[in-house]
Amino acid sequence: MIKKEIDIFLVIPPQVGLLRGFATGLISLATFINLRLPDLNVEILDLSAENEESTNHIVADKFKVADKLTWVGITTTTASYQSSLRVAKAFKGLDKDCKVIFGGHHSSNDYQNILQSHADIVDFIIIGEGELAIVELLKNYPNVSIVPNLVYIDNKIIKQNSSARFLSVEELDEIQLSYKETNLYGSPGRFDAITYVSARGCPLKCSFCAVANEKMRSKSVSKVIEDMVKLVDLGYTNIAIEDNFFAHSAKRTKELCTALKKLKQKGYDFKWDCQTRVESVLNFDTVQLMDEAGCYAAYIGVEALDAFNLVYLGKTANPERYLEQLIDIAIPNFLNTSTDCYINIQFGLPKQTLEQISEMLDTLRKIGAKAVAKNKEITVFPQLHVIYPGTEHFRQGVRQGRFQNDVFEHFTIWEESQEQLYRWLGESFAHGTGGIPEGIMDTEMLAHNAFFMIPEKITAILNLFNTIKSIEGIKLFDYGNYLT
Ligand code: B12
Ligand code: SF4
Repeated sequence: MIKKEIDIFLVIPPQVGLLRGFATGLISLATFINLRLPDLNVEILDLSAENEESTNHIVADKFKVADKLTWVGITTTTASYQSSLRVAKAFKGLDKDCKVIFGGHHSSNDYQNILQSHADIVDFIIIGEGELAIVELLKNYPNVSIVPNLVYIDNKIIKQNSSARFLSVEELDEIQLSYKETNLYGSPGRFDAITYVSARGCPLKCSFCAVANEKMRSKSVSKVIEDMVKLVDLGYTNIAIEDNFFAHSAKRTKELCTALKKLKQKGYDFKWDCQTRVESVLNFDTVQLMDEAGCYAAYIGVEALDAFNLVYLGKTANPERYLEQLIDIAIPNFLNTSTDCYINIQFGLPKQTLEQISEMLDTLRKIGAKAVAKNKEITVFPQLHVIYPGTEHFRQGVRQGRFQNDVFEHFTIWEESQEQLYRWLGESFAHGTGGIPEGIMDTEMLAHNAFFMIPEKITAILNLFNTIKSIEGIKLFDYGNYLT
């Protein structure tokens, strides 16, 4: 048998208008396949900077190299879903027998609709952590019923296999920063920093979040340090640690930060940022150690500054206490170190009242006053409230008839045709593209898979931004600079 040059492509689709960066999950999948099935040739295809036309050319060129294709794995977010479908179509157009696998955040949560609507171009969906499942699929095909995390159509029926176990620490430690000689890293990543993930999962249950309620799994501290050394040696000295919940464990945080601090003392020059929660930064020693370990900025996922919306977003059952902890402990802890503190806040919440907005502004004034007293600023990182598939908010909305179960099949197409609106939103705040900004949409139409964003609602948010900018000690993050 002639050995094929390429057995499986792992593809990041074009992502015009989205936040720049490479999907490092593909590096992890490629490494894992390579270690378990060394006879297979895996190629990562980075189409993130391409458009539809260049994508079709590249796919056709690659097809020649691959001779007859067998496998194409495509990563999906809700934002890039339509783009992923176009890539699938391009491959299937060249060889209808190639097998297309979708994985990643969007397909993991909307697999029924995808298979129902696109079975002609999508053969399999792997839900959640993909490494074990993809290896089993490649190893066992066509006996797919034993492949964990797999969803597929069998005899016109959508079948979902049992779940895979999560990767162990040892397995997570096997994953390298890049794959072979590809030179692909999580770069340039969020806000010009390289992306690095040291832990997966998040045990919290925020109602708007697609990654909620999943056991945390972390790389070993020694592996993280080894990776940091490599990154610095490669010249990447600004590192965005993109764990869902950094500092989730006080013990690991202490061990990791102590090791990072030692690395800095040895002369390694690097800085990092992270995303964490109020609950984890209530101990000053922890915050101080993070600072000494090179943490120049921490983004706290606060999401709302009024009691009602803190509960609506699933952040806490005791919002009064939560706000007290934020204002009186977490914020002062950062103000007493050199780590910059960013607070993530969602705007455009459905049915947000004037009272709730004034509660938010009061809280910001209290926080601003504390910052001014220390001659510092706290930055508000504004995000547009959106609904993603797989979230508690999505399930609630479908139950209540606020939107239909297949809304993303329609919304993602509509959104792509609204480039100007899309840009306008992105210029002002982190717009969770692909997600439905329910609070600024015509809700009657939304319930019928028709879409209209109400300009006055967006203007109201932009006016609110001006009020926030006028609060002493508070700065508003300028997100628009970072879109491609
Ligand atoms: C780093 C990061 C980025 C990076 C890299 C993006 C990427 N696609 O990886 C950058 C900065 C580019 C980015 C951009 C954006 N991001 Co972002 N990002 C993250 C973050 C914090 C970590 C991702 C990560 O590396 N995880 C670790 C790896 C190992 O896991 P993974 O990527 O999920 O991959 C595993 C599985 O999903 C699966 N898998 C993934 N792909 C495939 C493909 C196949 C074939 C198979 C079999 C399996 C498989 O196997 C992988 C290994 O286990 C996540 C939150 C999170 N924790 O996941 C948000 C997240 C992915 N981002 C999100 C959003 C909204 C965006 C933007 C739309 C922002 C914007 N307005 O522009 C853009 C979209 C970019 C795009 N390509 O679509 C949302 C997506 C929600 C959704 N339903 O789509 C998330 C989940 C954050 C959130 N909680 O809302 N992001
Ligand atoms: S929003 Fe953040 S803290 Fe909440 S469940 Fe998602 S990852 Fe965890």
